[in-house]
Amino acid sequence: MWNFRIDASESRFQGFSEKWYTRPLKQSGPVIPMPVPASYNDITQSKELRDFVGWAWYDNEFYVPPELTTKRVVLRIDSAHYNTIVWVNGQEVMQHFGGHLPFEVELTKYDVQGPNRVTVAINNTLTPTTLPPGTIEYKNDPLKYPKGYFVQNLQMDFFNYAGIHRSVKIYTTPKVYIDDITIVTGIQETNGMVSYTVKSTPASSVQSVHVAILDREGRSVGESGQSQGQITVHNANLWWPYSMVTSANETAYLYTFKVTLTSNSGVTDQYSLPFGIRTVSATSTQLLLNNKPFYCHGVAKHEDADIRGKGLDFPLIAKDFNLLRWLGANCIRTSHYPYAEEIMDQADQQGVVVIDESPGVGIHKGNFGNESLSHHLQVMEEMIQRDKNRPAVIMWSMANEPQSGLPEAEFYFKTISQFVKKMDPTRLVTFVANADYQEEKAAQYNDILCINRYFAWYSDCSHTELINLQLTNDLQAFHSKYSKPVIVTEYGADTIPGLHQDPSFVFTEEFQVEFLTEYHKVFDRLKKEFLVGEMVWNFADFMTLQQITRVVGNKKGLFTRQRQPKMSAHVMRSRYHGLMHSNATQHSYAQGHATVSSKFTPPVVFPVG
Ligand code: BDP
Repeated sequence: MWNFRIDASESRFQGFSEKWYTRPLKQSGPVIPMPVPASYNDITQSKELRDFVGWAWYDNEFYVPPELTTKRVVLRIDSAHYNTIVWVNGQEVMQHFGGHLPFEVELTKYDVQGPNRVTVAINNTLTPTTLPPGTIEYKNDPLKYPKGYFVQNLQMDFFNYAGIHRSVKIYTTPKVYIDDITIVTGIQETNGMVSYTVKSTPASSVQSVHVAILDREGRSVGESGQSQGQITVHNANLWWPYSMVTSANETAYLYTFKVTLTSNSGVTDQYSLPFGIRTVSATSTQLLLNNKPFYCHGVAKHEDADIRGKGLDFPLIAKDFNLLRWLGANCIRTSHYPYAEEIMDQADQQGVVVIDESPGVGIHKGNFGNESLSHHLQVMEEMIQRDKNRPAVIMWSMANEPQSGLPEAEFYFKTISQFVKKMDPTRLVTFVANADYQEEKAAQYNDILCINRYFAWYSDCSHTELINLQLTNDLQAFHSKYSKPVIVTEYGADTIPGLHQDPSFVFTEEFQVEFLTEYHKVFDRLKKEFLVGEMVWNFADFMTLQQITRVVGNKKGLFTRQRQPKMSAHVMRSRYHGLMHSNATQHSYAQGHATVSSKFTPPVVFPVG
């Protein structure tokens, strides 16, 4: 629990003018206990706090024992929404722009031995140059609004949760330390080729670096005394998604890359990084993992739950992965921002493929300028730096549903796509599009065409009989224009659990099932041609801003927000397990020793029609 207070002053600047960071927050005004990690919005009964826009202030104490002062002491915030300033003992130590990604500062030079106070101010305001972008609109009609009245307009369809969303950590390293590791893997016949670079700081104080690759049993399968090089792992176990193998033993094989650094003064630092050996590539009609076709059948998600909002929550992470496995989903998209590292760890370990998305959601006219672009590049860099060694991540998504039909989108996405490819030439890059194929200007820079479609929902609402014709024509047109594989990254219909009607009616469980099933008919045909994936919108219901098209949030989930299945979840389960079964019988993926169990049968659910 931290101490917490919002700055509800008209200027939102009282905290700065009164320098709240110079003494404990409770001395400059009333505070309430606030859990970290959590969004602050749903913790109290206050509407003002739930919908607050502006600076929110936190403080807490920490103690650094004297014996640690021979080390580097680092303060790390795994994520805070959105713009953050951090003070230690009243002194500003760091600022960070943007949520969803970690930032840290070395505290050693601030003399933190003994008790300390950390103060964090966070501002959730979205502007035309933040990611996601938004606008603050002042309502100036004195007959309708009080003086200074403003609203935060969003360009995204999820609640703008704010707070210290992930863990805050104090950790130590020796003064000479392993700063960064980059691993890139390739496959040559049965061997894994592991190229690596270890960065140590300060480099001039390093006596030696030793690296070893350990298998799952902890046996060394390759070693080197160089900080950069390539190690061959003979008869490598490749990292496979769980849907491509038939035995748990072959799923998501992770090696450990163990680095031992010795400084000139004989002090060692050690870091063990889990990694997988796998490759990703694409042809004009296929997505290939380890040179085998991969069909992505998954879901787009949100970090979202009752009470904690977007706060890190281990039971929720475990539950969601159990549900993904129950569904038979082999792929998730981190719509619409990078998810917690603890979620990414599960994806690596459980063999669930990830499309890793930046917070570039809802980039519209007015958001393509240079300031936005350079911030977007910075965010991509931070995201890739964080997730670059994760085998589950196969593709970077630069954005969701930008106005990519605008001429200015072309330069914008060309620049980001080139930047991403330079940083990471081993993965695919895309943005998730919803423009019409004739208007689309920027998809030429995508390796895979990721397309969101809502035929019979946002257009021709209720007319499921049109899905077949419209979706087929649209996807075929996209593929013919770009000669690239296609993933339908969103399709879905809002569904109120417990609402039934036959014949189907929009918002009923029957309608959601019928709607999804019509899409599946098209998918089953086009996956023989160029379709390489289907992802339902959404895994679970999630909170949005209040508006007349949302009944306490977006209800397109297969599961409720409390993770209970709607009728559609059973249908998807049957489909996904069926897809897994047909893939497994087509290929014997894992090297040499994969066997397909003849006993496998997809789960039986009630008939759909
Ligand atoms: C898509 C957006 C997604 C929305 C969804 C919807 O990518 O964020 O939640 O529509 O309207 O356009 O349900």
